[in-house]
Amino acid sequence: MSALEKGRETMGKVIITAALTGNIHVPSMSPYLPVTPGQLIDEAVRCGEAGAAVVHVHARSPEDGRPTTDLEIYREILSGIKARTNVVISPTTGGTATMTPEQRIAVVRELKPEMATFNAGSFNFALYPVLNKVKEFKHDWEKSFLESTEGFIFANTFTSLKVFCKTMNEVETKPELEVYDVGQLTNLSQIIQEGFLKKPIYLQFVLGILGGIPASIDNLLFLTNTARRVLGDFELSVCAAGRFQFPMGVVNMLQGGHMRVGLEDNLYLNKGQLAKSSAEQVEKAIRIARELGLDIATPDEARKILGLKGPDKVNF
Ligand code: KMH
Ligand code: ZN
Repeated sequence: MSALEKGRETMGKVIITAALTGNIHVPSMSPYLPVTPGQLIDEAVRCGEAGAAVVHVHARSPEDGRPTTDLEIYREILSGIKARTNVVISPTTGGTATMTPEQRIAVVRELKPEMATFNAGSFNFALYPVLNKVKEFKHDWEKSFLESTEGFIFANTFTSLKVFCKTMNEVETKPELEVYDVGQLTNLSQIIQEGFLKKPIYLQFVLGILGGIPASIDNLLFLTNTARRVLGDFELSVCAAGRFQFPMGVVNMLQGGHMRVGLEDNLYLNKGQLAKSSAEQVEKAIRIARELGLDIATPDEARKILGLKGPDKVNF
């Protein structure tokens, strides 16, 4: 029975996830956005030391910070993190507009991580409005990358959802189910009924993405109650964009869930103050959790809560 069913007074510990770099922000938007494998490994270690139980990783080309699915770069990052900290490592299968489902899931098939993201449906995933926030582009790919999202549909069809499920089941990678809007909950119940997605499940509501459900407390509660009706029991994390990151995460912690922070979703620590590291956001989330009387899960406690296979069963 998950925390959400038991209620906070009797439930377990809060899993803090740090999303280190993502592919939403481009390097020109913050000098603190980690790009190279070395920077990502150092960031993961700092976040682990700060109390994060999980780090979520996107690979970027070391030369110019462009998102990549290059498996050797992923191998360098993931093995470098594993060598220095016990955090759970959860790479993305989100990829970018130009990547096929096969390219996106390759990191799971080859590196067999304990967990990876699993995007639960198709929707417009628009980043182009941030163009006016960038004063000067350091790299020639950044502007066209952001502009291209005006015509981008983040495709996660039932066909690709089932391919991703099969691959994750084969290598015992736990899918972190990214839900951007309410209809995606029925996508998940359908692939559970068809036997592709295995229970117990780990949901992450992603709030405030342009093309997905707006970030608000009533939408968080709406998604939670609908998920209870449609999916039954689950563990739940929340990730929200920009200024909604902390308010949404804190509400979810209070209702028995977990919280994601990190520069992938929000470049700021406070209003007008760039975060120098995702670890600063981890520390802030843990300060708030502790003030609310909540306990923080260690990486091994997170493994137990989520039923992960353990770091000795990965291929990196
Ligand atoms: N990019 C975030 C909005 C993924 O990487 O597959 C959600 C996410 C999904 O992190
Ligand atoms: Zn991501």
